[in-house]
Amino acid sequence: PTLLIATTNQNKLREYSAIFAGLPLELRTLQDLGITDDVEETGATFADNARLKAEYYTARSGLPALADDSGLEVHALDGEPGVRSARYAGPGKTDADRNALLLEKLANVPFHARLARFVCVIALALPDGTIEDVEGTLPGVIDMAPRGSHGFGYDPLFYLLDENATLAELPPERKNQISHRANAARAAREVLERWVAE
Ligand code: ITT
Repeated sequence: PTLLIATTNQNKLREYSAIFAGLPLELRTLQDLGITDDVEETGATFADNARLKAEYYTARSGLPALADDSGLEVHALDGEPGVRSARYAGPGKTDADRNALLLEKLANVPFHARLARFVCVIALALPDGTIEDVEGTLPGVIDMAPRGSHGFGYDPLFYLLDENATLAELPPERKNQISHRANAARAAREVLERWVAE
C-alpha cells in the first residue's frame, strides 16, 4: 500500500523514512506530490491537530495519509510548550532560540525537578473518511545545557537516564528505536496492518 507522510518538517520525514524502512509500504511525501499547502493547527490537543492535518492531506491527495503532531511537555511548566512546541518563543525563531527560552524558564529549577516527556500523536486517515489516532511518548529530563548535534528541535536538551545521553547525542538509529515517534509508529503499524486485512 501507498502511504503519504504528510509533514512539512524534513526532520520528521527523515525519521519516518528510517522507522518504516523495510516495510511493504510505498512512502510518498508532500514534495513528491507537489503539495505545498500548510494546515493551520487550531486544535487544543496533539490528537486534534494530527487529525486536522491527516484529514486535510488525504482529501487533498486522494492517498492514505499519516500526520504527526508532536511536542515537548515539561512538568515544572505545567506541560508547556506542549502543542505550541513549534511556535514557542514566537514566529521566525530557531530551534536554538526555543532551547534558550526553555533553559531561561527553568533557570531556578534543579535537575531532579526537570521531568519532561516528548509526545507524538500519529493520525492515519483514508479518503473515505476513516480516521484513527495513536500516541507514543518518551520520558526524560531537561538538561542544564544543550549537548549533541544529531536530531532536531529540543533533542540537545532532552536527557535520557537510561542512555546517559541527550537525544541529540544518540546516533539517529538509536533515537529511531526508542523515540516517542518510533513508539507511535509501532502502534500506527498495527492500525495499517488491520486496515489492509479488512
Ligand atoms: P508538520 O506540522 O508539517 O508535521 P511541524 O514542525 O509544524 O511540522 P508540529 O506542529 O508537530 O510539527 O511541531 C512539532 C515540534 O515539536 C517540532 O517543531 C519540535 O520543536 C518539537 N519536536 C517534536 N518532535 C521532536 C523530536 O523528535 N525532537 C525534538 N523536538 C521535537
